[in-house]
Amino acid sequence: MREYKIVVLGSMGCGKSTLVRAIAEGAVIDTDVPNSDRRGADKASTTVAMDYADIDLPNGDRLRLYGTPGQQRFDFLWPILLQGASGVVLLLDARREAAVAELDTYLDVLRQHAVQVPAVIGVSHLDLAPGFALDVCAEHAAIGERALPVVPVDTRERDQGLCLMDVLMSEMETSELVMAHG
Ligand SMILES: Nc1nc2c(ncn2[C@@H]2O[C@H](COP(=O)(O)OP(=O)(O)O)[C@@H](O)[C@H]2O)c(=O)[nH]1
Ligand SMILES: [Mg+2]
Repeated sequence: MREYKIVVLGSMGCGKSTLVRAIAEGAVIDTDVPNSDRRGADKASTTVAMDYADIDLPNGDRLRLYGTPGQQRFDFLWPILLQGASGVVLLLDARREAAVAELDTYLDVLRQHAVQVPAVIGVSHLDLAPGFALDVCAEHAAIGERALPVVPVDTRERDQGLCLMDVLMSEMETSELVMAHG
């Protein structure tokens, strides 16, 4: 049996907690409290520590899923959470005007703290921002020579969340092969 630590990054309100919950189907520990920072995103509750879920895969392997707090004042936690990560999901909120700038910021964090770690970019809230430029996003989505997949995802839909995880798992398999065979 193998365990994979998966870290979910993204701004407040992009759908991290929803994604973790949808994938875990209730088997999830979260720490949402009333949101005291309505400037960042107008939502009633927010995650103060992190979301966490264990998911057993049919082959006996296990995913440990960590949703990070999105508020900037918790950014000191990102490198700590990224330690030992097998994979990263970077969630972007299509409604946010600065989504591509945020993508660049998160990619810098990954370049510094997780340069080899397989990653996918999920774009949420596309139903509310259908004009979002996925192609521009895809142009930015690279770490060195490595292009990262960009996947539209409504995190409320379990099937879409699982599909995003499938893309990440195949990135992880590819990277294992590359490590093993150069
Ligand atoms: N319309 C729409 N709402 C979404 C989507 N993804 C998440 N949400 C909603 O966005 C809100 C914020 O999600 P949450 O998981 O708390 O964000 P977090 O701060 O990243 O943990 C919730 O009400 C979700 O139901 C999406 O793709 N479309
Ligand atoms: Mg949350």
